[in-house]
Amino acid sequence: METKLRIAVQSKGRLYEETMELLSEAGVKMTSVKRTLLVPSRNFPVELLFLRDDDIPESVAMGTADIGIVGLNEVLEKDKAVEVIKDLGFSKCRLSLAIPKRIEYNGVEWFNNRKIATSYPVILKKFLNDNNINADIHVITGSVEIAPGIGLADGIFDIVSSGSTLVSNNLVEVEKVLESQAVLIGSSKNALSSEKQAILDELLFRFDAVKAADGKKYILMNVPREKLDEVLAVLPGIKSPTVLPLANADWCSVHTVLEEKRFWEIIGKLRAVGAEGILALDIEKMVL
Ligand code: PRT
Ligand code: ZN
Repeated sequence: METKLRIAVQSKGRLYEETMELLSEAGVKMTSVKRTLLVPSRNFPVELLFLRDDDIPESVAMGTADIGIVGLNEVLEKDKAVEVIKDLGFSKCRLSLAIPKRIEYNGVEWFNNRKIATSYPVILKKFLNDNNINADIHVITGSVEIAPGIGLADGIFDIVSSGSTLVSNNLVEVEKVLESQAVLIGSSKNALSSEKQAILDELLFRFDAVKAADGKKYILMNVPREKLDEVLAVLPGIKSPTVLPLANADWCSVHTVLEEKRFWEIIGKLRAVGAEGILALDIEKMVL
């Protein structure tokens, strides 16, 4: 039977969409859209094991799955025998301490002898120990942010993304403890077989190509020959742009790759020096 690399992924929730998108952009097509527990790819030697995110670190540590895609916060909280192979750059958030906004805060000592509600006791305990704070950790799963309002805790330790959940519960973030994002994990104890390692290497190579293309645009424009040097001077840090002749010998076509965030600034300059017919295309992959 063909060797397959088994990847544990979240079956539904905040990680699901972007995990599937990353795999799809890496050319890994799944056999069925229906989420049964174990789904093989139809064109790449991997199979996806769909789990709750809480169970992903353990499934990788135990060898039920070879690798997994999960939030760094879950990895650190579960504290299993796994290691981060790669940061994936999506589902970014942070784990922070927050307190009611009307209270004066004068540093982390404020938490001494206070009660903190959280779903992340392991990460919180480590932070408190590192800072010599002695607080009472109250573990609750879900709706942690309402705990101070109903008198269940003095403060909370929870995931913050936009911060709007804190605002609507009259809380303010006072300590940022951990920056998190989706990560690819593997076992820190058991090495993969050479066949599985080769599949993983190919997958990592493809993820890099997808990531390199992220936030970049492929730009084509027509430029009067006499303005070519001026146009090339405007284009940032590219080794050698492609310059092609056009049917009209007075003009040429210039192709290059631009960071999306600088797009409008650079397009403005290009137009000012005489570039016309500017086209911007999405780049799916870039192999550097
Ligand atoms: O069912 P399962 O156990 O698999 O999923 P889950 O409910 O445990 O997790 P899920 O799907 O909610 O989140 C999965 C992962 O997404 C988390 O472990 C984080 O790594 C990451 N992530 C990124 C977030 C957020 N952003 C986020 N904003 N997880 C949760 N939130 C919550 C946060 O707790 C807050 O209460 O969303 C709320 C809104 O945040 P604000 O600051 O934008 O208002
Ligand atoms: Zn979960």
